[in-house]
Amino acid sequence: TILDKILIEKEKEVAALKADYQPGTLQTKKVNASLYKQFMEADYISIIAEMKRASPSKGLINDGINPAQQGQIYQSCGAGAISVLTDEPFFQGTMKDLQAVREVVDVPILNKDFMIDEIQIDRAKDAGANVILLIAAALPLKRLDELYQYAKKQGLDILFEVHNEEEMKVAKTIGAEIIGINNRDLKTFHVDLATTERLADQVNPDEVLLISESGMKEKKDVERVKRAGAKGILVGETMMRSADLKETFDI
Ligand code: IGP
Repeated sequence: TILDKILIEKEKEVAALKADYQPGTLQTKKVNASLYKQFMEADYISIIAEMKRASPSKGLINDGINPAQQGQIYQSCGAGAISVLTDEPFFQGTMKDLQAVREVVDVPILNKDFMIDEIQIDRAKDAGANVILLIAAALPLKRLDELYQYAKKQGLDILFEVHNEEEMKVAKTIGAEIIGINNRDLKTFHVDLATTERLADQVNPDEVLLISESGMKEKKDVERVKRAGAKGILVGETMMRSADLKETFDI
């Protein structure tokens, strides 16, 4: 599957990082911001707007953007947080994109990548991220738990991504406080908002911050996942095509 292919590339990237990267070197502006607190306390649905130039399922989405400018646009149109894809081979993102966004915004930043090693977490923190992504489908439970605990210790929030019942159990075993239900199956690319509807009621909404991820294009999509219990949404493609929340989602 594509996920397997990406993970093979990540292994290489991590090996190179371990050879070249000294934790602490990528110094960027730091902002203290808690995605969990901010989104839990809001009485409306919050948005994580994503910087996504390209993807394996859609090909090129929009590579004409300037990351700092796009970050400013996202923040000023009301995004509660910004996700920056930093995977290069499949999504054409870079850590430089994340740093450029950090320099100009104060909202929490999610380092969207396929995290398989502590060194990527160090790098995320050095670059000014507040949140990292962990994908349940990518690693065995023990490794997920280790990386989760490591990120926590670094003072980072973790968006723990699930796509089915079994992965939701893993999220609960680990004690994930922020759970992202990905409506897109990373193995088939099939997108279905019913995924959020099916899995949302398995979490306690007073304790867990639930984010619905992928495939949201219009107001009725947002209403649908909101009704299912999502407190936040993660939107990439739609925001990259037109970063106007009022126009697209009426929020
Ligand atoms: C955004 P969309 O359909 O709005 O562009 O999706 C985000 O959910 C998606 O980019 C994503 C993703 C991921 C990308 C969700 N989980 C894991 C890479 C890795």
